[in-house]
Amino acid sequence: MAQTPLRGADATRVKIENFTFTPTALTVKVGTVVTFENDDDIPHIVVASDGSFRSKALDTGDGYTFTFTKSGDFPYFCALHPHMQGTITVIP
Ligand SMILES: [Cu+2]
Repeated sequence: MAQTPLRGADATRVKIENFTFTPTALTVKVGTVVTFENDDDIPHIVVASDGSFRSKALDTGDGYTFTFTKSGDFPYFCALHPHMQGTITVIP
């Protein structure tokens, strides 16, 4: 599996493992690139509650990258398993 390059403090990742987003709550600065990476052996789909982002079905080892350009709280969940929830808090 290829490593997703991280760009210093402006990039970070959320792991999907055991039907859990880790970290569940993440605070980043505006402009941060967040990669959601599926380490489970079944697909997941990352969807923002406000519709601002949505991944394709992520198979094992797949990643979805989104750049957060607005501040605020961005709750999200898995479209296939709605009990899987997390929040990205974006600060200026
Ligand atoms: Cu899921």
